[in-house]
Amino acid sequence: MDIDSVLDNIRIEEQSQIADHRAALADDVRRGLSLELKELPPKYFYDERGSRLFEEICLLPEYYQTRTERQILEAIMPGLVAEHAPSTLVEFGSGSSAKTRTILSAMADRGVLRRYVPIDISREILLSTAESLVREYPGLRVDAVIGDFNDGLPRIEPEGRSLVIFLGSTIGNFRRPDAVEFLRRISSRMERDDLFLLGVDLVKDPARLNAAYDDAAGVTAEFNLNVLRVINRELGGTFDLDMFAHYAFFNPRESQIEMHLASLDDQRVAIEALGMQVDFMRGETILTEISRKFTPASAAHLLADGGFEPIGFFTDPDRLFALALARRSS
Ligand code: SAH
Ligand code: AVI
Repeated sequence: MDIDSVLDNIRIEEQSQIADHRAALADDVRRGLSLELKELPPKYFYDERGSRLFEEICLLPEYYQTRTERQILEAIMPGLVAEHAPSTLVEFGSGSSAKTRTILSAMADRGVLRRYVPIDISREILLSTAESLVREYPGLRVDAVIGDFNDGLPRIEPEGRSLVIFLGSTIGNFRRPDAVEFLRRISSRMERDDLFLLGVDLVKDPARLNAAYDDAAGVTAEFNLNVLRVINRELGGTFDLDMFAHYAFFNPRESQIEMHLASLDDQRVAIEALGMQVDFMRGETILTEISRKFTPASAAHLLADGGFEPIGFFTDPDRLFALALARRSS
């Protein structure tokens, strides 16, 4: 396929807030590192390097999520597409759209695939993926949206029935009230016969969860530390990455993995662009991510609070991961 035909089939929209990505980072870092219990939003992991590290995480033996979700998608998509025939696929946090290809292929095989709307904050991965997909699926139109899914949703003109997906259990990276608000914004935009497919990681043996977030090869540690590299580069931070350690564990009372960066000594870090100095006591941590784990009941409850009526729940034989299917409640 020549480059003109590729470009004819891709439309890119950039949300206005993204143009000022650095200002948003500055606000979030100032706020998060001024708190008594320091924290940073997980969206800043995903610069080009962070997105590549996440792709590596997906291939780790300990990180069962990606391969298990793919296995479930392979089992359910042909039947789901045959029954509902969606022609537009909308995906939040699409990343490299690796597992999405299972869905796109099921739609293409059935002859119903028209349009794919990936939404992601990571420009580089979104653009390169859009180009590859247009080449892989002749006739597919890709309307890619570079944006933060917390800053309001793009106006998506429906073209036939839509299937909206949020895979990988990225919903688990939201605190519950934020997850409910996010789901409500999605459900309120959907038609009654559109479908929503939500990936959720399930509660399981804590040892297995701990290993998935503290792999032997240290890739998750690099991913976690990447947020400090981003602050150093974008805001003139003086974080010494050797002075912080990756620390991740399952908190059963909150049913969530908590991922932190722990200061290895008393230290002071400057952030030049903010005119700010941040003091750390040895052992003090920055909470960089939560990753909530669900039961079938807690997933159904979350969907209901988010304005959805659950209509299907699919899991693997070991009940490691699940996909919940829902439609907007009437
Ligand atoms: N869906 C893929 C990728 C999950 S990683 C999978 O299941 O493997 C999370 C993705 O969400 C990344 O691609 C990241 O860039 C994107 N992301 C994280 N926070 C975001 C935000 N606030 N707004 C938009 N995209 C975000
Ligand atoms: C993107 N998100 C669902 C991943 C998770 O498992 O919470 C991010 C991640 N963090 C550490 N490893 C993977």
